[in-house]
Amino acid sequence: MASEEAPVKAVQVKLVLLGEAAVGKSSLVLRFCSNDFNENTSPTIGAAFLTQKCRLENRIVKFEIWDTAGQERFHSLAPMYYRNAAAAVVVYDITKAASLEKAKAWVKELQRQANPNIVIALVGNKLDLVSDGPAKSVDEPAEATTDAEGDDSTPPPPSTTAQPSSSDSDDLRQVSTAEAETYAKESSLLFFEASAKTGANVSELFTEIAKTIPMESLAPKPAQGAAAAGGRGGRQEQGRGENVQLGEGQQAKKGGCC
Ligand SMILES: Nc1nc2c(ncn2[C@@H]2O[C@H](COP(=O)(O)OP(=O)(O)OP(=O)(O)O)[C@@H](O)[C@H]2O)c(=O)[nH]1
Ligand SMILES: [Mg+2]
Repeated sequence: MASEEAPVKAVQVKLVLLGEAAVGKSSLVLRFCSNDFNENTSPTIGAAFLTQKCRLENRIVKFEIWDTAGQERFHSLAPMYYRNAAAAVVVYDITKAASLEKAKAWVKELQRQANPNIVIALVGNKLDLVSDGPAKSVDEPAEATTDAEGDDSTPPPPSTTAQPSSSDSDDLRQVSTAEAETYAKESSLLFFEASAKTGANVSELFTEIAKTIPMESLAPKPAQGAAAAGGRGGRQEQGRGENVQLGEGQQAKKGGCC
């Protein structure tokens, strides 16, 4: 019927990744946008911009992703990237306890200074380095991914069913699932443990964010460039040129949805 065939407009969603250096922010984005992984990444300088679409049952979400640099010297640039963001992915490394503390500091900053309706997901990355298995999303059970169409660009999803958190069973793990999950619940965050290396929970993460964002507050817009995605401060920051790595075209061509 005509109503069913009405073109679905992509809703643009500005998303920012934050977290300590080397926790795997860029790797998560690479996995999500290109279904790829690189053991030898370079630290991000300033920020990188990429896009990826996520197709849900009733809408298409086009993520405009600002992958920020975790090095402390770039901290002051962050507000430019999280300003007006509808979603934030705050990443820590489950094998590095200090990185969770840094993640908590980012969450605090976002809750103080970012868009009050921002959807924040806490992500413990490098799940492949521990042997106690993938954890689950706090907010949504396994069916979280069933709404996504065209989800064949990512590796087979791991079990997303709730499992006991035998978090101390592996010596590399420094942050237990229970600790991070409790914090996430208390702070009203989505929560995932994931691996950019294996792809575990990466597609699930972005799908869940896409489903959680209150779309009523986001009007569909014509395609805009990276400067627009950067919000009020984006254009100014992009003037610095060398601090921004733009990879939109290349990534967008890969096409696969979450
Ligand atoms: N084993 C494992 N290694 C990972 C994973 N994700 C990232 N890495 C590795 O961790 C290192 C840092 O990854 P990046 O993605 O560059 O980290 P980043 O958070 O973007 O770092 P900055 O850009 O400096 O903030 C690289 O050597 C990656 O290969 C993962 O899921 N598992
Ligand atoms: Mg990076």
